[in-house]
Amino acid sequence: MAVDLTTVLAGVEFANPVFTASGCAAAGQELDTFTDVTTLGGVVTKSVMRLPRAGRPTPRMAETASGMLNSIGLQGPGIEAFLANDLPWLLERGARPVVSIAGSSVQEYTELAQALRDVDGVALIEVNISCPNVEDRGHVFACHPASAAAVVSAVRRNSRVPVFAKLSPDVTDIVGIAEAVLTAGANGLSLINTMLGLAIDPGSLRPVLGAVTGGLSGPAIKPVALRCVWQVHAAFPDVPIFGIGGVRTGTDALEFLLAGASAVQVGTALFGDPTALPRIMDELGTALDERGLTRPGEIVGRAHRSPLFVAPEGPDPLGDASLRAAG
Ligand code: RRO
Repeated sequence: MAVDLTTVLAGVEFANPVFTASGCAAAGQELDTFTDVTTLGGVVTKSVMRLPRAGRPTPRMAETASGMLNSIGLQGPGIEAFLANDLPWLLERGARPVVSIAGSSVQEYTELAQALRDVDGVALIEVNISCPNVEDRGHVFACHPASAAAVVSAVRRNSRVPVFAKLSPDVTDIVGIAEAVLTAGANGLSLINTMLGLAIDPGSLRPVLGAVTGGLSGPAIKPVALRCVWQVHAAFPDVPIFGIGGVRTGTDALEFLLAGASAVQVGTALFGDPTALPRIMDELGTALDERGLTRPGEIVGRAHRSPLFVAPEGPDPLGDASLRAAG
């Protein structure tokens, strides 16, 4: 195959554009028993907070007819244990860590960024400002442009590596939120976090989740994620975007690149198939090859430019014929 999957995000080079999504592979150790994590674009670690945290009440997972609901609630070891155990394991293993951080105040995000600042080997920081499972919805910073900007600006000022902001689809104007965090210094965007949802148990007559609401993920939210990537890429075509939401196949990944993402993160698919990532990487390579492309970068945002009309003489929607039709 003549395809080179090398992907550059905010000036940082990765072997390929397929990453784990935060929260779906912890810090990569369990996943590594199924998939060599050094072959991935990178491992986006579970959002870490300043202190250890138990998370929300159980049950915390619910399968629905159209996606998975989770209400983990930022369970985790806290930054000290993360820096002592998880990050060293990833670095010694030779993986590329993207460290996701979450806080309940600008000060907490600042301290997390400062704790990471002098650690070598962190490829990117993902600022999670969009966890749907916080007790106080006022702490979903990504729902408020000024709060989102304040967090991102603090992390940017205290980081040495590029900072990506992870946004929520649960807003009326995602482009406005993107603009706020980009103006505050974000180097890239992760689109999207889960959507706030609810499942009811008709037996117990109660919500299924202990926390009542949870984040919906999986293929059900892929069209929403694609729409968000599309809108944000249209407004900010030079900004690198991770496309996240229901990626299960190389074709899904291709669709995100066409909408304007430069890379994808895979989450929910890993619960059913922890070997999905190398398959998705292979399928994406094949999909690009079949279209006569040699690098993923050649197709980023292409759906914004491709003509609706495909020349009748050949099934070559990305080749010379379509470019001619596009004028
Ligand atoms: O921990 C969670 O419950 C969680 C987080 Br931090 C997030 O960003 N998105 C999500 O669906 N769950």
